[in-house]
Amino acid sequence: MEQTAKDKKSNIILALDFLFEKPENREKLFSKAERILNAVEPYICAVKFNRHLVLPLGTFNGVAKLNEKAHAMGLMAIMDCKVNDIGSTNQTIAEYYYSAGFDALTANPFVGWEEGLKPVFDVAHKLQRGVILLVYMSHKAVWEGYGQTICNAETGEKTLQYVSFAKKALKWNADGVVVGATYPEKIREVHETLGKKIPIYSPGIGAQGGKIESALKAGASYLIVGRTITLSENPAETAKNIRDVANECK
Ligand code: BMP
Repeated sequence: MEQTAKDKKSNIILALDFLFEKPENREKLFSKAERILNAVEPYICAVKFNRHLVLPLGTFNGVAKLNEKAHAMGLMAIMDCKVNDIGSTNQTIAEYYYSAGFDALTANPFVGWEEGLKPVFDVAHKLQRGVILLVYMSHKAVWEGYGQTICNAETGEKTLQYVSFAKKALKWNADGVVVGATYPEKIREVHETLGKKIPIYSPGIGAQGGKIESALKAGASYLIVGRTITLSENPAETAKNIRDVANECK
């Protein structure tokens, strides 16, 4: 990612998300995704897929084709599947996504290590792919889960859930963490724990109210932007503006 961002002179990741389309409009949806990827490609370093496209287009059909296109453009491809199940299920999910060509996937540390995310990290590192852990999400209710104060049952020591997840990211050798751009103070705190060892991927710019400058100044390495670009009248111009503002903040 670091090299790609340097080569492309951009730390913007396009979230290729669209609003619901009737299943009979799947071809139209594929064409729209392809058109936006082509237009925005000069201004981004990676493309992030979510179930917005995997569900209607299929992992090994439309999404694999878009994935191939992204790679041919020199972009990285991330599957935002937020793996969140028992280990054997997680492993199979990861194997499918990596087989479809994804360079990295997202996973939820709430499920823990043994028979949780360990099998995902094992597969990822065997295939030399990445795992990006959710540490603090971007939405309003995030405090209910990621923001809880947790108590170690043995020592009685209290800590914040997301601080514990940031420490787990280090322990598990994660390739990145997600912290919402809507909470720059959390980005700063997580960045203090991770230092330069693990980059912070920050979604929530624009549509969710997060700001480019505050996220980057707090320590985010990559900005994930979806609807502000994909629903824009002129996606290329919007992506270019975001890229330029981000580059000025460096
Ligand atoms: P948008 O810029 O349209 O808000 O899209 C953000 C993207 O990042 C969406 O795909 C969303 O599911 C994802 N995301 C997020 O917004 N916040 C998080 O904490 C984690 C995410 O993966």
